[in-house]
Amino acid sequence: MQNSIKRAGLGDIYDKVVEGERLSFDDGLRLYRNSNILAVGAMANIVREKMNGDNTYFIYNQHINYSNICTNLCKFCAFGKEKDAELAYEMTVDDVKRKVQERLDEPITEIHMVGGIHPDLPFSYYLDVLRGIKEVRPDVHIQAFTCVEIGHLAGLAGKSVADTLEILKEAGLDSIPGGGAEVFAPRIREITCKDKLPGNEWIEIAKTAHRSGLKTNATMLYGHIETLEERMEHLHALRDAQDETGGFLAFIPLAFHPKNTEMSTLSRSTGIDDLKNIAVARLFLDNFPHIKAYWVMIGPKLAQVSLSFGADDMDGTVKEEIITRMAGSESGHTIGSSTLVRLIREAGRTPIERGTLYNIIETHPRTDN
Ligand code: V47
Repeated sequence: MQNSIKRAGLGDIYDKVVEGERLSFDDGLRLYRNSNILAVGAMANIVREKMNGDNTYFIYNQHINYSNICTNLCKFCAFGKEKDAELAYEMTVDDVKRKVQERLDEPITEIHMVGGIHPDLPFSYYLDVLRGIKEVRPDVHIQAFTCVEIGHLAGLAGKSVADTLEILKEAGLDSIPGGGAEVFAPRIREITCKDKLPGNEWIEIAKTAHRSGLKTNATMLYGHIETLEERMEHLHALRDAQDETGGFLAFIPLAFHPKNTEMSTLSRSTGIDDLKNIAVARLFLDNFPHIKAYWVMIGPKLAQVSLSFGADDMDGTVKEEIITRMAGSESGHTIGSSTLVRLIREAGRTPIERGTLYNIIETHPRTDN
């Protein structure tokens, strides 16, 4: 493989990878531009195995999208709706509690809950939803509200982000998912999501969360109008932030799904680009412990392949995911934990059911040796 990496013109990057030396912005760009996906993937696999061995994580989780009513109406999003739109919905606190109640017989350890930027739900609603979930399922970990929502909630509360997070934690918030990051570049935000929180503020909120003891994830929505340089700027900003706080758990590249969006004339990402984003992220984000292949966005089969291209996490059982489904995902929206175990085992890895903070719940032995 080393020879093939050299023939691909990546010998100097290989040396850095083997030495554990940090890659530069230009290294990242060269990896994105290189068409030898096996060479790029093999290097990402070296880092993956150095950091996580064969371990491949998944979680038994439940997604709840409490409302799709949104004032931002980003062009890449098929989920967000105006308040009076036909497909607009909003769950009451009791609706959310019922969703949790319905699945009490399943070994769910995490509730992943996000929604739109709602024009008039009061701050108390969000606190009541958190408290309601914990009332029904006291031991569950609530990973909720993207940094964009947290910024909105601080506005509603009339308090600083740090103080708002304290109140949310008190009500039951345990960690923050990685959504809303999109692509940080102001050019992309101006064209695709001009009303959304700017990229630098997203990062500031994530760092504030880390300082308050909350772990968060980070995403990048790729495969629309962004340049490779803008992808690299995004990754660079995340790596810098992680150097400061160490609070990010996982990076999740999100493949753009155009259907039913204002950008529906664009094509979906290719398998090679999906793998490339995982591999470059694994190589460049040397301070992120985990790279997640979100099967809902890239399909379970490619997510399985990505376990040899840098990814060490397949997210989870999910169920009732609406954001990608509305934008045309055909991956289905739930997967059994036994299927995840099979996908991971067949990739020659060790399946580990984890909690949100990567605490081990159950290790499933490999069957191939
Ligand atoms: O914030 C919106 C993105 C995100 C589209 O933290 C789209 O572990 C593709 O953030 N095509 C929500 N993507 C999903 C998300 C997530 C998912 C799984 C795990 C985690 C985690 C986070 O999806 C949104 C937005 O960035 N999105 N529209 C679309 N058409």
